Amino acid sequence: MTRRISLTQYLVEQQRQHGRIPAELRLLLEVVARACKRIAISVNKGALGDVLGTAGSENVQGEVQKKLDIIANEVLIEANEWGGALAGMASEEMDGIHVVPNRYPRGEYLLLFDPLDGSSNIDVNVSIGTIFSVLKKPSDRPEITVDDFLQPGSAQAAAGYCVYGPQSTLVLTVGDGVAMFTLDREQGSWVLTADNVQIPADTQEFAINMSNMRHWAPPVTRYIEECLQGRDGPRGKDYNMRWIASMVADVHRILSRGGVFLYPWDRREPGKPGKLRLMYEANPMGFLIEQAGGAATNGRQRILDLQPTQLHERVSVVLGSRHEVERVTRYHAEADR
Ligand code: P6P
Repeated sequence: MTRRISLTQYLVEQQRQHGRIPAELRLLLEVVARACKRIAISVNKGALGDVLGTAGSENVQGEVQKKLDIIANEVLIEANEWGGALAGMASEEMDGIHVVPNRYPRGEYLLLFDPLDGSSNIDVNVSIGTIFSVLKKPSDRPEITVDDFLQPGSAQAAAGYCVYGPQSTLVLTVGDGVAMFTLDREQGSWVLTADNVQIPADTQEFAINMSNMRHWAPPVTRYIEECLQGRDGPRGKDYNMRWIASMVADVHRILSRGGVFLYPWDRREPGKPGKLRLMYEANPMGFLIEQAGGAATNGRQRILDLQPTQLHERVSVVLGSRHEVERVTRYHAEADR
């Protein structure tokens, strides 16, 4: 039974016992958690809060923005500008980086986020979430540029997400395992409900959008077809399928009970390596998954080793139970030979 302590106490103890969280990072994580609490309140209002539907604008990805996309983005920007821990921010909803204005002190960290992932699910009351990644400013130059953000996922100081579902749950790593905090609405505080989260190396559950099957590359088709053949096929066991179309919800299920998640390259847009974004989706999720004993690759390379070249670049993603990810990655290597 995990002892019920607050996020603040957890972070203070991590700082005191393991020295893993400098005071500035602890403050940053508490501010992000508070912003997620505010987003949870807006999300939970639904139709009562005039937060559903589209905002009548598009983001840098050319995607129609939902009202909650913009609300969540503004909450994260406003909450994090004044704290003094950050030099700048980057968001799926903004084309360029957001440098902390001169009227506030600047700190050593960079914050990247997808303020509300799974937007297509907002209006139909299916779980959505906020994903965030924390990097250190790579140089002591006072001015930051977009290049300062282009660091491999292995350089992350912290990563996490908040899933807005039946419970609002904040999931966090600072490189010393994965902890989960459930929002206690009466107290208005994040309470530790799972620590040292571990993903089983094997699973019987895969998550992929099956409607794209005819567009997949052969290694992905081979892997999924073997799963579908079940106990009579080469895997010798039956598989179940889940696809929520909110990465945060699919990843949370995998952290909670195992599984493998695939959003691979496909022929619909062959020039794109995948649909998901490296900097503020694949990297933070990859960090969490590895910290919980799982694996995360783009089918060929470890996600956290990839050297980014653009802030909003996309990547193919295979993550979750280690033995399954290793098998998918092996099938890609065999196909490449
Ligand atoms: P599809 C949500 O839009 C998202 O970026 C991820 O959260 C999710 O895993 C994926 O796209 C769903 O994509 O093509 O199945 O709608």
